[in-house]
Amino acid sequence: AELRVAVLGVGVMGTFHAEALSTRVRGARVTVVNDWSAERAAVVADRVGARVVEDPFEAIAADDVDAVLVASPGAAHDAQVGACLDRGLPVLCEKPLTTDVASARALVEKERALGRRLVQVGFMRRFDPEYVALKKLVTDGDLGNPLMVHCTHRNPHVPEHFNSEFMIRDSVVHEVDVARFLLDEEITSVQVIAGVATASAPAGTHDPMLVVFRTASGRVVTDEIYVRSGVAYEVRTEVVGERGSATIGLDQNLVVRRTDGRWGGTLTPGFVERFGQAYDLELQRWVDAARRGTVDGPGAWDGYAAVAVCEAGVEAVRTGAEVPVVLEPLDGAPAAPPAGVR
Ligand code: ISE
Repeated sequence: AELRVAVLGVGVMGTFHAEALSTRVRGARVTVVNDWSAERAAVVADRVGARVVEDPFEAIAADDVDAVLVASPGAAHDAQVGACLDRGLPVLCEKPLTTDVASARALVEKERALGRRLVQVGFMRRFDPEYVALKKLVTDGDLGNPLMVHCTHRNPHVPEHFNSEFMIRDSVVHEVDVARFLLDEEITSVQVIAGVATASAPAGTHDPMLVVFRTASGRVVTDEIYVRSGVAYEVRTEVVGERGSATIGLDQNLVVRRTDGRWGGTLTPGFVERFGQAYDLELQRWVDAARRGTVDGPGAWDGYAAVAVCEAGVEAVRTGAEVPVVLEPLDGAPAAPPAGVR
């Protein structure tokens, strides 16, 4: 049967996902839409042929809901994902899983007690064909032992409230997951180096920053996060191995135009344009598994690890020190249970 989905939160991502579910993704339809703004919910519900339910927990409990897509603000995730687990519903939760380590950890344990994977976290880069190809080069050994990873993450502009802490939790969180995904190991420390800030950054906001991670085996990962570049949405990642290196994100547009005495392509303006295909692949994969009553993408543990690293990152911004990340292993289980799309 078709998977009947409730979408909680219809900002940019929720709206995009709701539309994908009712058009490009097979095997699912949106039956319920919820948002703190009932009007905004009504606009999207109308477009996808769903009904509005004004209380998110009522939406999760509704008879015509088999699975839930959580795209509400981060602070609402903890309770909403928890309620999905209580009802045994598969859930796709946009990052961050929660906004503090203790609650993320509690969700990992709650899911584990159910004995079934139900939580997928919206780390869409794992579904991007370029990242998938890079991961394959690493796993197949084509680059030799991977020694370093260099990431660049630029947004053309962001709202005023994006301070250094927000940049870590909302933007750098993607590189945290990318590093864990590519290297298949946990991050054990974070350091942040802040230099000269762009004149368009509010006072006290370090934009750009250089974030340096160390992994369990001692590898180093760097991430330049710059969210007010004024140029375009640019995401690049290079893996440097013992036998060679590989970079993704260089050519964002395969069409190289020659007009008006110039040559070149177009840069993607935002994340929906750059990762549109990844979002759809992520959603299809989630729908396929949810119809079998489970999930098989990046899970609660990945969400917990990312929250823990970002929390250390926020402290690293404040102190300038290299801050350790400590993940508490689950009883009788390896530190990282079968996670994510490998
Ligand atoms: C946003 O929330 C995202 O997830 C984007 O991928 C990222 O580039 C942006 O910096 C975040 O704010």
